[in-house]
Amino acid sequence: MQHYDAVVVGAGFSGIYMLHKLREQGLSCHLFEAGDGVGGAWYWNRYPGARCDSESYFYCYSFDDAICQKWNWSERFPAQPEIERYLNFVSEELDLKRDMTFCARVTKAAYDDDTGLWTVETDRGDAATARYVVTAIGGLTATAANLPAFEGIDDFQGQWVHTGHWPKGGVDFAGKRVGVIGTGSTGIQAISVIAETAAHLTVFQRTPAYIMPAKNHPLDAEYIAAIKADYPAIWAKAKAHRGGQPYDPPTLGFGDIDEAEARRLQEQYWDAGGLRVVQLFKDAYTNPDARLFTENFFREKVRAIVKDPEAAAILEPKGYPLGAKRIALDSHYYETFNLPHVHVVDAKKNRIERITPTGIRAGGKDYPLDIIVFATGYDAVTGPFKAIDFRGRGGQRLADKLADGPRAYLGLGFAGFPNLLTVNGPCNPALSTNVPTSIEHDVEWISDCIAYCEANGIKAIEPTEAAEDAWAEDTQAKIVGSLFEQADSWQFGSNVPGKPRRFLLWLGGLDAFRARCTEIAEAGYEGFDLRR
Ligand code: N01
Repeated sequence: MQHYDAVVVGAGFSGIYMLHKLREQGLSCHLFEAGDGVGGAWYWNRYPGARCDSESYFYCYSFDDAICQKWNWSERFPAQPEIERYLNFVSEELDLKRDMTFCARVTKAAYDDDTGLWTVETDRGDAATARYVVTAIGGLTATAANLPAFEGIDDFQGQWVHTGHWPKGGVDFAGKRVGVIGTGSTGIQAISVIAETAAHLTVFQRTPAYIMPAKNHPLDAEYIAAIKADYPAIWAKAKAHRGGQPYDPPTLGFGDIDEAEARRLQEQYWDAGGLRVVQLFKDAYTNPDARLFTENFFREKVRAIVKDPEAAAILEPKGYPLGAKRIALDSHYYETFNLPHVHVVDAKKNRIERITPTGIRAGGKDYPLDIIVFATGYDAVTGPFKAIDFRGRGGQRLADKLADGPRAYLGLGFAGFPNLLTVNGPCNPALSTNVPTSIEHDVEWISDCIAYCEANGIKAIEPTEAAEDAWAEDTQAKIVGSLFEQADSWQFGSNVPGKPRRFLLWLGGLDAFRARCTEIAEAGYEGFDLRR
């Protein structure tokens, strides 16, 4: 059996950088990846319209200025093919692919108490031992796609597909009657592009999202050059920001300007696209008047764009406060509902009852369909960990530990699982931030931690139960009184029937998280058990 110092699982943003860092520090490493190439979430999510809603110039690695200078983004908000190309470019620049095995899904990783080694197995029969295993499996991944258990799906005579594992060859919608279930960030992106070729499109919307225009556009050479010259300042700002974004926090309070001026700024920011319109006021989420003012602006926009008042009434966001679920960016989403072949069904009022051999039955009505697209999200954060049979000390199963909700110290490791380190694990802030900024932090922290163990003769490191308990409790404490409590969302696990309603992300802010992780490392890995 092959032996390595470290095995990395997954070749997305996290795994690529993790492999590089560990190899750089002289360890023998290997990476296993289920897809036939690098990309992770950006490999599997090749659905039409897939695009990032962070701006390209900071949705990328900062660690290597040569890479920053060499790569040119073509659009303000990068589409999936360009992000996949970027991750291939980085992997090739750093010559990483020679230490990667593709089409090899890790199915099991078990710790041997006697040897202190992990054995990692894949679905195609690879097996390797390693002293360290680092998971870079993401929180919203294909292995944990949420496919609601609608009755009748096996009898559907058409084609169905989940956005999270979209076929590489694409899906041909031309001349087809298509149904899309789900209007989260993914569905919103896919719907306007599917509508371009489908003969008829029915959108089954359960909860209307708050959606802002992306106003995506190509980037010109002058802008790119200015960004490249400014990268040191951009990265410093992103790392100090609670959301990992190189933006200045808003300074304006809702009461600081009159309504006409507030309205003028809202219009200006709406026209500019991106997140700015919800970042107009520093008290946008804490002052109910400020929030209502912004919510009403969104509702008015929907009514102004969507010509059919019945469709507009279904689409306008309501029933929960702005900020309680993820806000989405779109490209002509609302305009799509003005097309004569596109219709929205209120799936809260008219519940999807079943899939029939010829379509979907909702609210007692049959919708004939050739293709059903499930844009129904993920068993987020804990799902990807439960999809792999991780066995720790004494053979304990990680899936059992996670059955009652998310637990992990800092989202970086689990008590009872020595030398298993996790980039962006449960109870980590990453998925509430600009994810690559969080990933870089976690990768660098893990790499330093392993270097510390190697330098100090430490054979095994794992969080103590007490530190893990306290962090898991703090994760839940952080959301008490927050808007998130006022909605059902994947962040709460409430999109998956039977999943405990426990918040999956640590909401203290990336800036505070970075500071805490540094303190912990400087204190000799406080909260961890270190065994020589
Ligand atoms: O998944 P979601 P997503 N019957 O869970 C509906 C990231 N992302 O794939 O809201 C009917 O948000 C569900 O309805 P409801 C981003 O972090 C990033 O869209 O539960 N409908 C909802 O409308 C995002 O937050 C980018 O009432 C059902 C939808 O399906 C995360 O991925 C781009 C249903 C699921 O929405 C997940 O987004 C895209 C049922 N039984 C995504 N079950 C970037 O730009 C579920 N739904 C980086």
